[in-house]
Amino acid sequence: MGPFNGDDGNNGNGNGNGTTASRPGTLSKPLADLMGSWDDFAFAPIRESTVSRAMTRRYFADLDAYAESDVVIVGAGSCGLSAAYTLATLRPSLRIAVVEAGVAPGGGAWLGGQLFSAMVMRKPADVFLAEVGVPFEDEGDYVVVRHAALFTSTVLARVLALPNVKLFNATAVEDLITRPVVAADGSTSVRVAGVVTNWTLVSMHHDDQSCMDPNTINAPLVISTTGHDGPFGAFSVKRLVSMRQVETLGGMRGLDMGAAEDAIVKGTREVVPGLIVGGMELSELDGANRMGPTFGAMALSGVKAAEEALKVFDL
Ligand code: 48N
Repeated sequence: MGPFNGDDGNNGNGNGNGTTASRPGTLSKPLADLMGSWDDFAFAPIRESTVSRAMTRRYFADLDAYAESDVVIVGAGSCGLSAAYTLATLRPSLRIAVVEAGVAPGGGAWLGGQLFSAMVMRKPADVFLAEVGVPFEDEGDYVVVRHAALFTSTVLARVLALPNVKLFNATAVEDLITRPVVAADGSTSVRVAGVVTNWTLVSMHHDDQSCMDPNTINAPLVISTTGHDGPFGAFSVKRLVSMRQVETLGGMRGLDMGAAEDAIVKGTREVVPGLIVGGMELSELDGANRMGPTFGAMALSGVKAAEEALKVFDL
């Protein structure tokens, strides 16, 4: 067989050595020339159990490793992915779990607006696009990524290639782990100390199935970027209200691009000890305007969330 057989496969105890023959963009002749003719084509042999073990061995090793994480990022939309990329790149020593309720990460950033495909970002968000390697057209005060999926897939690919990040998709954060904080004057509050997770399909059926007990991830810092209100959205800020750490939500205001994007980026912060909130989730807490189909604030809110996180770790 040619170079695509990264795993001996034959005895069902694949000893895939983890190296990849990745050669994107080098296709200079039909693959058949590399693999041998299609006429006598056959895949390397495999047993079903080998496939099952290849998946489950890695998944449960990751669950074990990330049960204690340094940072959990809740929500892998444009803000969460930008935060993950920035934090994991600036601080490779941090172990970062990204928990995403959807099977498909990316949130609302697969399209520009109203199903149009181009994505607009106002400068200086082009700095982040250049860092990540997303091509764009320069229009002066703003730039345009020809297809929003190019932004999302590029950032996602960069994040997934980072050795200190693990994406747990199809997994919902359904509560926060907290620890009591007693101030000098005797008043009590909480510090967020991790997240409570469950398969999203389980979380969606608590009402019609017995409530399945959850799993947990301990972490001294959580970055919540779960988007504006919706079935799962604005999760952490709504939970802060229900656990009486925040009086009430400000409620996202009407669309005002000029006001919204500055407010979201500048407002991205640690809202209670151990919990940083960014992206459109923050608009629900602060009562900021929405910005509609422009994504620069999502990217730079993620960058700011990462830098706020570093401040916490550098204390
Ligand atoms: O894309 P979103 O919804 O959120 P952001 O803040 O990353 O980006 C918002 C952006 O797409 C806009 O809304 C644009 C700019 N429009 C603004 C406007 O004016 O309307 O991503 C949030 C992600 C999603 O993928 C959710 O599935 C996920 O968070 N999520 C969760 N994941 C795990 N546990 C949860 N409890 C949870 N809740 C949401």
